[in-house]
Amino acid sequence: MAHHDEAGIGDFVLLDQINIDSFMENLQVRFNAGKIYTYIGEVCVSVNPYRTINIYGPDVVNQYKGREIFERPPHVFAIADAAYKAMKRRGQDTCIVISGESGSGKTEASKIIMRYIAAVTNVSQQAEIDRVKSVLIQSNSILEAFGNAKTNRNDNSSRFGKYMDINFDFKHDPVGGHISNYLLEKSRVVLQQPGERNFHAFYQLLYGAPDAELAKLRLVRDAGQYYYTSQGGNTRVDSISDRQDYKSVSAALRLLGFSSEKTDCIWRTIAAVLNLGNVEFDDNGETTTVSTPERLEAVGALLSVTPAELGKTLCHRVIAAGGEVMEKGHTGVQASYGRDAFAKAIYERLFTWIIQEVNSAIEVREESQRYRTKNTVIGVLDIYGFEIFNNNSFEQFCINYCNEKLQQLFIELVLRQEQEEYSREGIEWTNVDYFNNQIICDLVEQPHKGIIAIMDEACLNVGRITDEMLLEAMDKKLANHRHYSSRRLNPMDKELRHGEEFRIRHYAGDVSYNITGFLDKNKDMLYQDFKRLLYSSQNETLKSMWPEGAQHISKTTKRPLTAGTLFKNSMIALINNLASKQPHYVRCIKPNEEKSPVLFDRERVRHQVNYLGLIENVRVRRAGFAYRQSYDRFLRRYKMISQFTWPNFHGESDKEGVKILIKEQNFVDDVKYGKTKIFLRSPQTLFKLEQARGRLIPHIVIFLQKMWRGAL
Ligand code: AOV
Ligand code: MG
Repeated sequence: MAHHDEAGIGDFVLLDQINIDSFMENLQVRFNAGKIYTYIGEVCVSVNPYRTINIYGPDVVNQYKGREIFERPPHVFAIADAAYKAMKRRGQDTCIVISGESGSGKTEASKIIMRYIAAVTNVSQQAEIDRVKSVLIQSNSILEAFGNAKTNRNDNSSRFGKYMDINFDFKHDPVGGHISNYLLEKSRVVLQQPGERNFHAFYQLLYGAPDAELAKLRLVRDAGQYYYTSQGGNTRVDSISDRQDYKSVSAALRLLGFSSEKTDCIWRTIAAVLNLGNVEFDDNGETTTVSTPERLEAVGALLSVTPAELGKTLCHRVIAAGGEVMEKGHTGVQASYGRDAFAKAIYERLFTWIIQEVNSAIEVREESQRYRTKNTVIGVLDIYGFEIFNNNSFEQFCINYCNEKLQQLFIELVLRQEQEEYSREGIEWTNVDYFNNQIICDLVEQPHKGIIAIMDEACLNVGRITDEMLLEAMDKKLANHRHYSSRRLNPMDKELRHGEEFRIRHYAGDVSYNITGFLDKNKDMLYQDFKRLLYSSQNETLKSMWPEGAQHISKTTKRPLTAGTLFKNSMIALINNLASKQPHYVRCIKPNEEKSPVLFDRERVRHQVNYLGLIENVRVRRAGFAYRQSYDRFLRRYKMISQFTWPNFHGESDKEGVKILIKEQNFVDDVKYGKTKIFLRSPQTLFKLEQARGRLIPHIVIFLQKMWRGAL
């Protein structure tokens, strides 16, 4: 038990007093001492160190392997091991949910967890399992290249949600996996805020590919030349080597078995998007034409479609009305809009396709299934964290809603688990007050009344509904909601800078969203013409990403679900999946906004501790009992303290031995005996036991040495 021989206290549950000040004090002392992990029972709180700490090597892995959570200093390894053990011992599916705001360290934690699992499995070094492990780990660099970007909050920000299942065989070795992805922030492909970048892949290609490759892809080595990669200003990031990353991604693609045609198709598509962004239009009031023919030609060549067809598709669309098929010219504005929608769609399809390919590389193969009784699973969830920017749009709305859902799950499961343990062990339970954010989830997702439903209704409306009208409709329906406001409802509200903004009081803070673009992004429409165009591509790989392009224009298609509803449905499925597994939690905290390894911004950290509900978490955990342990483990650890149990207890059960020990030590008033575990009310009891054990250990070592030498 390492609670006192290090900086601060390793488990918040063992603090003398539970309040925000003592919590903060402990967190800061530990952060300053480089102890970035602290427990709340079995929840691991992690503070982003913003520097490389040497605590992930093989020696450290060995210290955690197969140990109980409290036997070693707090570490995210222990959480990974706990999930692994639970799966191993009880054959239970488990999951590790990593949450925290943007830049708090979720993605790093998820990679550390995966590397730990890889390090402790496959002791017999089977080739196939080794393959699976390296594929699982290497897939990260591919996913990050295409799904992460530099934002103003994080140089390597996840712009998609990722849930990865790792499958284990009967020997508890990883035999495969599956990745589910959630809503990619595709607007980034065509639009970046000042200081931000597009997805890493664009810059990796531009700064990493050999000259000949670039020439072939009709590119020059300068991201500043392309509209889609230059809006943020600086195209380079100090902490990132695009050149090196291009190499890693290429190597990872090879390792995962992407053929050269497929890899080629990926980079060609990226190059096509870059060139597409520089296509411009001429609108003379009557007709719109492409004013950059050489670009058009490049995009056509890269997508393997004729420039003429491409040009036509960009400037017109075909409509079917009353059995007749007609062509309708775009205005310049419509054409630019269509071009951007096209770029976003191409990229999103590419991303989805890459994940499918990765999945087929990591899926459980027949041969590893042969002996299986049942595969067990550890799921690792690493999703985009709660975020507030200067300008928040539909994407932030979805991301923050997702974080509400995860917080809701945390509340439910932590409370529920605790409650269940008490009742299982036959021990009384007292309630602890929590801020329950269900009300905010409802605000977003409730049928008919929630924001998504109101948006969908507006999208269904055939007439000319504008974003402003949507906001009006929301104001009307949500006027009395405690977590919703807008200018119209609160004219004096200084926080709302524009009439176009509405605000949600999230569990993690207030966020003002700009309504402009909400309808459009929710509808997520792409002219059919583009789908047919890509289906006609000579590039088979690209063509396969657009199967619906085969459909004839006159076929009326059913209206697809909106982006908001799709996202909501995928969140509900995700939460149900997580809730069906035994969860483990890592709660990440961002120590400052400057990415500094030495700065502990008390204001910012306090805010996070509050909204993550960590104090309540400690209270629930302590509601009565600070510490619990199964009788056999408890006895094994403390048996030397009592003459009745040392060196061995010969009574009927471990429970009886524990009872005798506790009685002898006068702790009877402080404990409760559950069916399989002992519960200790105050941390002091545990300290005293630990101290007694600590005092005895030197004597015991001498005793054992003598015994071995035959002196006794
Ligand atoms: P996030 O996943 O929580 O943000 P990351 O895991 O990308 O945050 O962490 C951001 C940066 O912090 C990393 O790129 C590292 O530089 C640093 N960092 C995080 N954890 C560690 C660690 N354990 N050791 C060393 N450095 C670390 V977002 O995806 O934006 O919500 O959506
Ligand atoms: Mg991330």
